[in-house]
Formats: sequence, structure tokens, C-alpha cells
Amino acid sequence: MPEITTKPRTQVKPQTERPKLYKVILINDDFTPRDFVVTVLKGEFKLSEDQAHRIMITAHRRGVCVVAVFTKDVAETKATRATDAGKAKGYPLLFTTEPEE
Ligand code: TYC
Repeated sequence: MPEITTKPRTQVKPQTERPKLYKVILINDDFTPRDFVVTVLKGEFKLSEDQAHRIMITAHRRGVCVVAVFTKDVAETKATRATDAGKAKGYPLLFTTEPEE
């Protein structure tokens, strides 16, 4: 009777790459009212009043502030929507994105 031999297979674990994350950055300007920046931050990034105020004031003082990190698509969508909210009111409010190191 022929013997059946089974060869042990090495388990191949699929390596799922973690998606690269992107920062959403708030840029200061001299025209957008502070309260409006806070309102946009709360609405688009689901931040509390306190968190939104801290981020707004940091951008106001230092020129820029990282709002949060997301996957590329989400970061770009949120940055565009938040920038457009300012544009709709005639403000130069600007959110940009950049990849995390
Ligand atoms: N500098 C603005 C002012 O004094 C307020 C402001 C803060 C605007 C942060 C944009 O990203 C910003 N009215």
C-alpha cells in the first residue's frame, strides 16, 4: 500500500501594509474671524469647543497648526470641505494636507 506523505507547509501570513497617514494643517490668515475658524473645526473635525479653540489659537500665534491625521482620502476631503466653508463666506481660510514622516 502506498504511503501518503504530507509535506508541512509554511504558513504565509499576508502582510497588510498600514496606510500612510496625512496631516490636515490649518493656516493662519488676517481676515477669517476666530469664531468662524472654531465653528469650522468643530463641524468638520468633530472637535470640542475647547479643542477647536486651542487649535485655532495655535495657528493664530504660530502661523500653522496640525488639526488631526487621517488616511489620504479622508484628510483631503476634510481639508477641502473646511476650506470651502470659508470660501462660501468670502474668507481666505485654508486647510492643507501633508504626509506624515
Ligand atoms: N488670525 C485670525 C484673526 O485674527 C484668526 C484665525 C486663526 C484665522 C487661525 C485663521 O487658521 C486661522 N481674525
